[in-house]
Amino acid sequence: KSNEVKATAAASGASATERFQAKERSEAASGKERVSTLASEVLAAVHDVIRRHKVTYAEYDALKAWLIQVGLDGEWPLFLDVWVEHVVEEVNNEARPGSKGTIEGPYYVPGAPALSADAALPMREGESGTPLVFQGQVRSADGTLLPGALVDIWQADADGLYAQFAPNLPEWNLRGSVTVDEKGTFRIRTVEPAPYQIPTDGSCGKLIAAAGWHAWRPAHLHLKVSAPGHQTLTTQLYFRGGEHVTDDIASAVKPELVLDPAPAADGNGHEVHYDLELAPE
Ligand code: MBD
Ligand code: FE
Repeated sequence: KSNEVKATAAASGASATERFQAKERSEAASGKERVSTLASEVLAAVHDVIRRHKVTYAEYDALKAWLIQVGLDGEWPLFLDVWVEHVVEEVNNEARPGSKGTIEGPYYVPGAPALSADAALPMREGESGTPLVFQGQVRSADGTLLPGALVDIWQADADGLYAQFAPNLPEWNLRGSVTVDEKGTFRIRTVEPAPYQIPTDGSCGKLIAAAGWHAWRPAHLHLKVSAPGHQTLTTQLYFRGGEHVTDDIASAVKPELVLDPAPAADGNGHEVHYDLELAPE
């Protein structure tokens, strides 16, 4: 198992950095004045910590070495999404009507296989994990049905591994782009993911070990829900009673996002209903 985890740290960091660099984003995010304000205040916060704790030269050099290594490991996407993104999500979406969002994280890949409204996610023959039927309806926050919606879903497998960020998994394993039906409904067959452990052999893992923290995110499904005329909803769904639902290292759990799956009608695994409401543009 430790070999598997090692391979995962190297593979996931490099892939996450490559994926982020390929992502389309606006060129000049902010003007000079705002850049100056934000950069000055971040630096002032750092200076304040150094003064209050009388940071030593040994600690300063350890920080420098660690920051250099985060980049060499490809772990900036992981670091930022685990410890910073939740506040960006909070300040940007706090006034938005409709379903709660949460962080995207480093492992979204656009272009997953297109699936019909009632479909199984791509998975291996005999994919391990408890079968899960995830169904719901996509609506506008005002209640209008959204038959044109797309539900993009990605998740870890029952070993906590993401396709394209861990070795030896089919390219699109447990990733799909679902077109809802004429009533805006979907019914997706998948398996329950395992909790996700931050790789222990990379820089993020070193920080966690050095600080005596735990390295876990609760099991979760990632969703990106979009429809014409509406803001795209990026969110995650968790499982009630699951490990680390109450102490997610990425601080991305909200009470509205915790599912309560019931035994499936056919006796095979679980099923759960969750509706998704999008904010008009
Ligand atoms: C994940 O699977 C994830 O969703 C986030 C936000 C960070 C690291 C791994
Ligand atoms: Fe995730």
